[in-house]
Amino acid sequence: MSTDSAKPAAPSPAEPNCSCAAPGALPDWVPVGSERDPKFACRVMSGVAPDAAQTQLKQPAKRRKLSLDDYTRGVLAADVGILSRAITLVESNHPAHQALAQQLLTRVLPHSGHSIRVGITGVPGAGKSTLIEALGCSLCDQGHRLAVLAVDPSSSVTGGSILGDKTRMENLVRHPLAYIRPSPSGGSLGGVARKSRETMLLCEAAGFDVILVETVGVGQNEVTVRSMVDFFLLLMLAGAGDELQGMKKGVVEIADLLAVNKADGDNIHRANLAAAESNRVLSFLQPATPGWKTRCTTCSAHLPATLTELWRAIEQFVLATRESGAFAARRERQAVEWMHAMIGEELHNRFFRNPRVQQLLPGLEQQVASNQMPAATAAQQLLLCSRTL
Ligand SMILES: Nc1nc2c(ncn2[C@@H]2O[C@H](COP(=O)(O)OP(=O)(O)OP(=O)(O)O)[C@@H](O)[C@H]2O)c(=O)[nH]1
Ligand SMILES: [Mg+2]
Repeated sequence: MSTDSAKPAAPSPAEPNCSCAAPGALPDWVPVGSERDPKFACRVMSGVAPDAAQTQLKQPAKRRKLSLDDYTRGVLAADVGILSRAITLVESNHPAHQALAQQLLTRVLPHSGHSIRVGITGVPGAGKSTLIEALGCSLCDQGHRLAVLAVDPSSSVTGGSILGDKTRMENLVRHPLAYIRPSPSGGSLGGVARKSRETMLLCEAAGFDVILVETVGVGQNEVTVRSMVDFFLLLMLAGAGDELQGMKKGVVEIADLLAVNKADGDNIHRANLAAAESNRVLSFLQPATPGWKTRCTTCSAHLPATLTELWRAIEQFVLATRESGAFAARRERQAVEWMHAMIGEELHNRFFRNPRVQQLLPGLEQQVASNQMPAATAAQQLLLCSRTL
């Protein structure tokens, strides 16, 4: 017996393979004998085959392409929809987008810079996002316009932290004066840093007067975030050995304020002890900003008074450094350093994309590894053949 003959016949397209009632009939769950009962008013409707016009309607409408003028006007008018598209433009790696993005940045640059840029770092789980949510809501309630950015060079790989942060900032995300932008996926740290800096400028041009930048993930991004903000806050945890971790990584030296976080409930006493210990260590260190004494305090996202204190310290810092000139000097230095960093990265990329370099590199690497050629000679040869020298 052929197995095919045991199969049920395939339904024809005109004849659906189900026991549905015919159009106009009552549904089959209506009890027998109740056909005339007025409470069963529904009737089986005949299905409607989708036609081409309907299918077209369901397609999402294609967004209108924006001109440079549209972008500029929209960003300066604080149109959040256009701001988001402008940020997507600066995040794009497409050469045409990058050219347009640079034109846009040139136009909005004179309108940027009027904000306090605060970087927030700390080990994973230190409470950065929760603090940003609580502090951010309070700042927005006071009338500040707040942009929250994240810098995470690993986000293109993991993707997880972004999702976590968005759910942890659920009140802030709904606040009309707040704007939250997850980390761009830039591949390299340099790529992420460029995009975050340019995003920051766009947000400032759109009138955001406080920018909070959260460092996400692990690695060297504390230094990168420090190089793009005015004030750098290090969140620590009491009793986690975290104070020492921070010291080892040298993050303490680049911070303007340390705060032992989650200083609430049973943890208050331990947090105070940890803060006192950190203050003792800090007294031996050079401050990150000339004329400003870095100290350690305690805070908790659950205790609004501690967040008010935290913000007051930041305002005092801005006032003092504006007066001394350290604020403007740092921003000038950061802009120039940024230019140098971009030159370095571009040269690096051009060098390694050079076909002659790609051809010679493996062989020279081998010769250097086996001590047949000094590293400096190999480097010189490669640089000469790439005409970078
Ligand atoms: N008791 C207490 N718990 C807190 C406080 N702030 C945050 N937490 C808790 O700590 C955990 C981590 O908080 P997050 O805000 O996600 O920490 P994070 O530093 O942003 O973490 P990553 O983004 O993963 O690096 C969460 O479960 C929070 O509820 C606080 O002030 N007090
Ligand atoms: Mg976080």
